[in-house]
Amino acid sequence: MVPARAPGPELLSLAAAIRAHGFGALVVVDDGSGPEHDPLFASLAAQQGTHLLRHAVNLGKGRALKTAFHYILTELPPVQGVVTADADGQHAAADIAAVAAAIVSCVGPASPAPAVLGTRAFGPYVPLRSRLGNRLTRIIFRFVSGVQVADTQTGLRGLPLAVLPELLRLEGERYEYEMTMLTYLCRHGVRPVEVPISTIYIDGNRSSHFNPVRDSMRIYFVLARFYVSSLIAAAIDFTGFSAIAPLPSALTVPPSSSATGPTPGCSSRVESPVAARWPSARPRWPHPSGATTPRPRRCCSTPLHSPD
Ligand SMILES: Nc1nc2c(ncn2[C@@H]2O[C@H](COP(=O)(O)OP(=O)(O)O)[C@@H](O)[C@H]2O)c(=O)[nH]1
Ligand SMILES: [Mg+2]
Repeated sequence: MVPARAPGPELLSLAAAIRAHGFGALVVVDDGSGPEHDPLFASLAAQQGTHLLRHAVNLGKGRALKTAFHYILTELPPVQGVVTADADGQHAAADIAAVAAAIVSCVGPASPAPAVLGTRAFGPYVPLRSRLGNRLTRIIFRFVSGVQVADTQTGLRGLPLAVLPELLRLEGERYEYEMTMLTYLCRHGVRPVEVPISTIYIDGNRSSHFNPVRDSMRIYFVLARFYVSSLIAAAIDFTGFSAIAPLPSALTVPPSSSATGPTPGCSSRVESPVAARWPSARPRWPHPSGATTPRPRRCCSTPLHSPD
């Protein structure tokens, strides 16, 4: 699916390339782009397998993603997952296909459903603003979540169908929604699988709608809120743990012997309404009394990927 705000003709070639990769459907959301973009969207809509959804006014990338998720869940035949990609030519169709392949290879009865991130490399050829912004966000994200992700801002993501209902309930209408999704998944034990993709910046990223002040503030607010709520969750866990620690081991539940580990290369999930639908690989900490207790919730275990 592709959220599009005032796209250029590159969206047409991207759509053709996506179709050539054999995707089940292409969902494009025209987010109040305006009448001058009608001809482009009309020719997109005329192509077989393309579903065009429209917002009457610009509502933001996050809102457009949710519109597409709703549509995919309610109107399309069941699929294994969804790949989100940008409309402006920053994502190559081959990379979109690679992210889709990563979802398919990781979703299965024995492997927890992962999220997949198409991750860019931020070398010197990347515009300074994007390079610095991404590095700073990556550092802060790692600090607040404990998870190292090479590219927190990537718009190329793979999501298994089963997580969409929960992502639909999350707040966020603009770019910060993508950060909210990432922190939510992370908090619930999903370690993103990272697939390296080409780093494409066209014309110094001039077509970007990202407002460095307003949109960055929204993203950092999401991270700040995540940090504070993690601290509160850790405090509650600690209090609960202190309360149950004296219980005799006979009154506590032993760890499940049916827990299965993740498929190599896929993430593990530890705790979530989503996770309840899969066998849990949740680690449990032994206690001297013989009791076991869940690992405290402040996000996260070993990341899969250590870029630097
Ligand atoms: N639907 C929708 N898509 C948006 C909006 N803003 C950006 N996008 C899309 O999100 C993708 C990335 O946006 P862009 O402005 O290029 O951000 P950047 O690449 O991070 O600098 C592109 O596909 C845009 O068309 C918006 O308000 N609504
Ligand atoms: Mg862009």
